[in-house]
Order: sequence, then structure tokens, then C-alpha cells
Amino acid sequence: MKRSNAVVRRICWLVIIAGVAIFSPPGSGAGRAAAAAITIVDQNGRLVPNEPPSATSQIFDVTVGPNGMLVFSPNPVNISVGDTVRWTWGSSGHSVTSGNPCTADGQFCSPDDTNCSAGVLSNMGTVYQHTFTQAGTYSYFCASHCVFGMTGTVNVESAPMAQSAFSRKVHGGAGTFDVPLPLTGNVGVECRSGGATNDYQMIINFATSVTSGTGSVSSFSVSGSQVTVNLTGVTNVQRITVTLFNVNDGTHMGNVPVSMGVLVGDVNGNAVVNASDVSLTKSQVGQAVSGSNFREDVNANGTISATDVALVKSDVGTALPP
Ligand SMILES: [Ca+2]
Ligand SMILES: [Ca+2]
Ligand SMILES: [Cu+2]
Repeated sequence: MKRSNAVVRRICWLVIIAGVAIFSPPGSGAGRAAAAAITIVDQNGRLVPNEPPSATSQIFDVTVGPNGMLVFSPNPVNISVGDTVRWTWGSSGHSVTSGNPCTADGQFCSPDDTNCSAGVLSNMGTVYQHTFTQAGTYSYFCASHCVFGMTGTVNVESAPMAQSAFSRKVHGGAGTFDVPLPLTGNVGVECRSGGATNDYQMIINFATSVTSGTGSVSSFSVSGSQVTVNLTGVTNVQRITVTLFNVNDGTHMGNVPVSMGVLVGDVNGNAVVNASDVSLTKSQVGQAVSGSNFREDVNANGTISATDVALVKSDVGTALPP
């Protein structure tokens, strides 16, 4: 058991390393910039350890009572889910108290998020921060100067919703076929070989046009409402998650993860390769590749032949890790 876990972990590492290397924009010199745009996490959803764990979330600074003025500045602030607002007191005798002016609602308050209704005032130089984990509009005020209009708003936006995702492969002259990658529930299983360099392509569709906020990466493109991610070095028998960071559709901004199971030869997509997959592939030998049998063209060369059967046979006994 331990040994197989170690093997799985090693496989994941290989993918992670290969992925990060490939996603580095030309001339960046380091993986950091690429990591800000796309990161591959392991099968348990954990971020790659050699990347900053806070690469996705940001801190937004707000000054409380700058130069003695009874305002929060800037105001309002627009952030994404997971971001932190850090308030620094520019003058004395103020509070940051959540609630529609001027009644505390107890969601957050300076200096320590306790007994918010007391409206504890703090002095110049105080720093208080709060991380917003839910989308929504948050009002806050200064308990001492709310009646003078010392109020603020934090708008927390959620990530744009992906509508659908696919793993796309060109099957020689037979055409292009997509394996659906459901965004919830059971993971979609990619059963086709990635070829010599284990290449796959993920297509992610959004309801409206999106942009990526962190610049271009050579193997990543956005066209209107569709994002294409080219993957290489994706080893067999694993779950991988590609996370698009800072996807922005003009209304929402945030991170969008898409998962895919990679199990070459699992033509019926039930997460194990066994005799059923072999016989299913055999039954399609010689048939034209179509939308209903393209999974049996395991090497994606546009024909279903004994080569595909042999490929499935060689993978019998493999299963998607949990
Ligand atoms: Ca199967
Ligand atoms: Ca084939
Ligand atoms: Cu005040």
C-alpha cells in the first residue's frame, strides 16, 4: 500500500514538473510567472509545494481615517473570493465594524473579530485584516463616526462559472473528438493515448467571453468564451486538475479548476481497464471512427485496428486512483 502510494506520488510529481516547465512563458526564466497563470495540482487538489501557496489570493490595503478624514480609502474595494482586505489606521479613534450602517452584524470587526457590537475603537498604526471566503457585498462602518458617513463597502466576486469542458483529440483523418469532462460529480476519463510526449488538450467553455488576468502563456489561449489549455507530459493512470487563475468575464473574477482522469484504454469510461474494454475495442475494429466509437480509437490515428486492441490489452489491470 505504502509503495503504491509512493509510486502514485512520483507520477504526480512528474506531471507537475513537466506541466510547470511547459507552461513557463518564453523568456520568463522561472516557473513563477507561469504558476500565476496555470497550475497543476495533485490528485488530492493540493497545490504544488514549490509554488507560493498564496499565489492566487491577494491583499488589498485600505486606510482608516487618512489624515484625520472620516473616510475609508479607497472605497469601495472590489476583490475576489479568497482575497484579504488589510485596514491600516491613518488616525486614531476609529473602528472597522461590519454591518449595514450603522448596526453591527457581527461578521467581522476590528481589532480581533470578537464582540463586534461593542464597536471598539483603535488608534493610529493599528492593522486589522479580514479574508473574504464568500461572494457578496459587505458593508462596514466606523462605530464612532458612522453618523458622519464614515462607511465602506467590500464587493467580493466569485469566479466565472465554466459551462462545459472537454478533452480534445484529433483522430488522424477521421476528425476531432471530445471526451466530456464534467465539472461536478464523477471525473471524465480520457482513454486515449497521449502519444510519444503524452499530449492532451483541454477545452473549457464559459457563458461569456473571458480573459486571463496574468498574461499569456505559450500553451494557453483564450478565444472569446473558450479557453484552450495544451498539456504535455501527462502520464497515464492519474487524476489531474488544471486551474485557470484570475479568469475574468467582466462580471466575475476568480479561479476555475477543471479535472480530468487519464486512463488509457478505459474505452467505456468506468475507471478501470479490463476485459470489457478489450472486447468493446475488438467489436469496433474496422469500423469508421465516429462520435459514438471514437474512444475505441485509443491511439487516435483515425482507424480502429488491432493496434488499438493491443494497446487496451497492455493496460488491462490499471485503474484510476481515487
Ligand atoms: Ca473500463
Ligand atoms: Ca487507432
Ligand atoms: Cu471613525
